[in-house]
Amino acid sequence: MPDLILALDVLSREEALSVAEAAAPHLDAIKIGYPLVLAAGLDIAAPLSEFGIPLIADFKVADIPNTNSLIAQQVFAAGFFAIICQGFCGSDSVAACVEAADDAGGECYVVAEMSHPGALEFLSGKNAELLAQMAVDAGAHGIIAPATRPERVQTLRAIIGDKKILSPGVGAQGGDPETIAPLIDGMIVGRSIYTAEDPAEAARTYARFRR
Ligand code: FNU
Repeated sequence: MPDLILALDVLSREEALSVAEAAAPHLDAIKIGYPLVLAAGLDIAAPLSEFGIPLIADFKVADIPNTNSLIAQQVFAAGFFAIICQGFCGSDSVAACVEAADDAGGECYVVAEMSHPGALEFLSGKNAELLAQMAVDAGAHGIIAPATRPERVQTLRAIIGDKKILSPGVGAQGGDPETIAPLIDGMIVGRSIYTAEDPAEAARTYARFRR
């Protein structure tokens, strides 16, 4: 059963710290992406680190290897534990993120298949399976796979073995936590926690699916 990862896509430092503080006792990691970093700056990692929970940078890094290295180095220097990159730029671009993660003693996750409906237009099916295999070959710590499609998570699991699967799409995107929990290593939940009237209670509800 999976870790609980909060997707903290709120738009101010104050709200980020208040939601994180409320939910923290029920969390195994906090995932931050462009919404919060563009609103509050990368420095938001410092106060969030004080909750003692690992931080994941969801920048879906997708550039040439040199630029990926520069981005990933900034992420790890800011105190993040893990980075999420795209795989479709190729294995050398992924390897750059994996190397930066390894150098920092951190982790790198590769998006194999996204959770929203539009993901089916280009990067699902065979392409997602190729991306998952490439993530393994590049030495990534795991993949991102959709909680909205449990059958696809099972297919991708067969490819990656005991590498980790972090899975967004539970709650607001329609994914069912009970169905997906046994198939994955990390359940990523955003809106269903941070827009809840009582984020602590919402986090506690999802934490019931934890290991
Ligand atoms: P919530 N996310 C996603 N699907 O939703 N990183 C993906 O395929 C993917 C992601 C992120 O819907 C999304 O950006 F690769 O409010 C958001 O931060 O629960 C979170 O997962 C889902 O948020």
